[in-house]
Amino acid sequence: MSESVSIIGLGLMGRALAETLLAAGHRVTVWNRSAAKADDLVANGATRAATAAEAVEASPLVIVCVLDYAAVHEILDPVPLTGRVVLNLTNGRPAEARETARWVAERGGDYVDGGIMAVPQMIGGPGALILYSGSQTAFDRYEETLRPLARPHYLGTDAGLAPLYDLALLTGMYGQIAGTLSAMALLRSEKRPLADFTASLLVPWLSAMAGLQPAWAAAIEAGEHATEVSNLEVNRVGMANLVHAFAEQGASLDLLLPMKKIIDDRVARGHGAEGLSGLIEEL
Ligand code: FVH
Repeated sequence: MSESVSIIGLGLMGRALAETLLAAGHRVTVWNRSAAKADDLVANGATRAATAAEAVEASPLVIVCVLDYAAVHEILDPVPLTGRVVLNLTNGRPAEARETARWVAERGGDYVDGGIMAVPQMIGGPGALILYSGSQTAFDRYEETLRPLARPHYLGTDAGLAPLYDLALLTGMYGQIAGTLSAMALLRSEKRPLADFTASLLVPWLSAMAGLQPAWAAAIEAGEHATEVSNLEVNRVGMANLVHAFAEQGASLDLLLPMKKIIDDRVARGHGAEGLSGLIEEL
């Protein structure tokens, strides 16, 4: 069913959202602070709103995807929101989402927060995921409209949940990037080729290790950190070896040094027999 959707914010992500909803057959109205960013979309069938207020007026579903929540407030502050569903796909914090949900409700609107787990090129493709939280009525009403953008995953009525899970997933990603870059620095210290190492060794290794993580989650939820694989004492020695090797090779392990300190601290507190999941108690 063709729906009217307004999109406020036509940066890299906002444009990808608008293009995908247009391609899915929806009637899309767009507004961006720098108006020229709407030109291609208008040429492809979108309607240009002259102001943010005009964009909000044009559709019952208003998607906002701008730099930060300060920009969201700046844009929507002077605009009536009565009867509108505001879907905010701007990256932010749980507290900001909860405050914005209250602010939209006071102004007569319904609020859904979203966390986009994709880069713009992935929008509309099979790997894209969008986390949603906030008004269940609004999410249920527009779930199918939004489905062409990405696989939807609704987390609950607390608007803060989408950013909470978004930040948790990004945290996992940054940890993986830190390990990958450090591994590459070590190989580069001997001018070893990186592309083949990454494709044939590192990615399969990381995938195999990722398979252990659900068991860690269960151990953490049970508060039970006994292990039958490398315990913290073994990892303490392994980490010291890593630090020594990086120094000898002239590479930096700075991205991972905080982990060494936490392992050392945990062992010093008498928990050397635990598995790595025990580090959660230090966090
Ligand atoms: N790009 C990505 O890979 C990530 C994927 C995960 C989600 N993020 C978040 O999406 C939000 C927008 O990101 P973006 O990639 O579209 O960012 P830009 O291309 O830099 O566009 C920024 C837009 O925000 C507008 N804007 C900024 N400040 C204001 C303001 N004070 N008033 C009105 N609009 C403002 C900006 O307008 P203009 O500079 O073109 O006039 C752009 O439309 C973001 O939260 C990511 O974390 C993307």
